[in-house]
Amino acid sequence: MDNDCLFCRIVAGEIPATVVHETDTTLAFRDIDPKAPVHVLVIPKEHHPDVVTLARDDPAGSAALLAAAAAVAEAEGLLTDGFRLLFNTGGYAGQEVFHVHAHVLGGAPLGPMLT
Ligand code: DGP
Repeated sequence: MDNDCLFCRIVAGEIPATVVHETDTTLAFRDIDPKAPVHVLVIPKEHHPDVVTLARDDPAGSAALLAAAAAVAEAEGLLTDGFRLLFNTGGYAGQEVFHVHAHVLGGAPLGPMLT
């Protein structure tokens, strides 16, 4: 755990979040500033700054994160009409929280690209 990391603190229960899915290694919770009717963040419980470091350092964790994102999409009813799965990575993409997170966005037509 990184004590300075917001999402590590959510995993530790120090900061409240609306959790919608949890496994031994992943946690999914609603985004505080939703950009779509369904906007869930899916994270590994272990700290990795971004999807590149996660993919490089923890292939099994990467697969677990994808599986959790798919489970969230199904549980949120997004499989019929479709959804977006997004990793902002680094400055140009506007990544704000440097604990890797997949955005699961859906529930309405999303248009070309979202944040
Ligand atoms: P990104 O730009 O990809 O780093 O997105 C970070 C997301 O995290 C952004 O959509 C807002 C969300 N977020 C920031 N702080 C909190 C928080 O304290 N709780 C929750 N649930 N979401 C947060």
